[in-house]
Amino acid sequence: MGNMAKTILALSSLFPLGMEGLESDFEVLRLWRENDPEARIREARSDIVAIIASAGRHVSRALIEALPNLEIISNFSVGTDNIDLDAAQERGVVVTNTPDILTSDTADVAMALLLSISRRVCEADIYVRVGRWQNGAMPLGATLTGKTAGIVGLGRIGQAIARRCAAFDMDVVYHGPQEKPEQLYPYYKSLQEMATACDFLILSCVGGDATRNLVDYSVLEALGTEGFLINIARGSVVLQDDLLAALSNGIIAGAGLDVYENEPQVPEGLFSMDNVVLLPHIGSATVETRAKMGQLVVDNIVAHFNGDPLKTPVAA
Ligand code: 8YV
Repeated sequence: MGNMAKTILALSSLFPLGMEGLESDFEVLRLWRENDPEARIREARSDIVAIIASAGRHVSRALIEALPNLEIISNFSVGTDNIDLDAAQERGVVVTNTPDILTSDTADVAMALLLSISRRVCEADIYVRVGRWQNGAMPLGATLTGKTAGIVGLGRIGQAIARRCAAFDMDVVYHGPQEKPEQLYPYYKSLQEMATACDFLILSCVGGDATRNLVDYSVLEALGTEGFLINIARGSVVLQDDLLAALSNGIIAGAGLDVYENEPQVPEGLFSMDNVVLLPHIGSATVETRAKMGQLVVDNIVAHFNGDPLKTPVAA
């Protein structure tokens, strides 16, 4: 590539420390700092050899095809629904992500939502702060013990959630594209049937076209008026207008959400609802995990350009 300045196009500002480690060998183009990002990409198009992306930072076919010397897309997230994997494969661009290291934290956030929504923790905090306790006891919540957690997507994160739910003396069942015989939990081929059978419908599946709008009004109706939805997967998995309608109409008891259809925009209709807990996509957002993720993003890029095996390649 002659005397080009090998450039990394950074779409995500989520791990500044790790990025500094790349600057001895690469120009790092921090796109969020650019006044005219599209013009800056056009200007650097021949120099860009790598992209750092993350959940919600889309790497489209158009972007991949606009960069003639792009070799690797290193995703600062385990989910890769933000990347056109087919376009990357067609161009021979390798893709990496950050699996395993964020599994526990993300499963912990699912449990935080489960406990918060079932025991009305956020409401109770406000109840004390605004002095309502002086006027009488907080309204009752719902127990977890003996209830059924229906997990949609029994991958690494789904299995970690299942272990946590079992530790809370809950029954665990799951739904996914195929049964996992090695798993001891009962399998439901039908999401509708599982929703009918469970008290908490917990979404931990991949995002993207395969699961888009998987949970619609009919599934929420099946979950029922004493059921709760927990989403730590992707906003795209739930038909968001149907969720708002189901919450407004009392079709389900409540929801705990860490992800939304168009982050960071969150439907304002949710803000006035006491029966929802809203988090800003913090599944992997701990100091320890984000540092490990950032290092893995760097390690994958360095491995690629050193001709070493990738640490965590993504199959197209
Ligand atoms: C990201 C996520 O880790 O990893 C994923 O797929 O959904 C997130 O928790 C975080 O947003 C950084 O991209």
